Amino acid sequence: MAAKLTPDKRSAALASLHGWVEVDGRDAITRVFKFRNFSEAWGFMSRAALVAEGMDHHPEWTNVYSKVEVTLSTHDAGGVTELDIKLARAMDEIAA
Ligand code: HBI
Repeated sequence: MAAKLTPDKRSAALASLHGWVEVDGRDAITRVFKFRNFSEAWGFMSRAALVAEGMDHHPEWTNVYSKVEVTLSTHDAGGVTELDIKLARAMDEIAA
């Protein structure tokens, strides 16, 4: 099982991602993705879902029309692990 990142390692990992920030009061990271329309938002979620399923690591996310809000944390570890950073990076690449 992946271990939680130390605060320093979590901050360093965040610096390598695009637009992700720590969640206040919770060991988790979050980013808002804005797309041109619902269809593009849904396409992003479809592609990201396949990556998550392949990793057996799943996001907490909401979608309202062209906006997707994603929060990542590793439930089994009780905080942010390398798995969350890896999934966040994959999402950044899909949305680029
Ligand atoms: N997704 N974010 C997240 N955190 C987990 O701990 C997790 C998961 N997806 C599947 C999963 N764990 C499995 O390994 C079982 O623990 C459910």
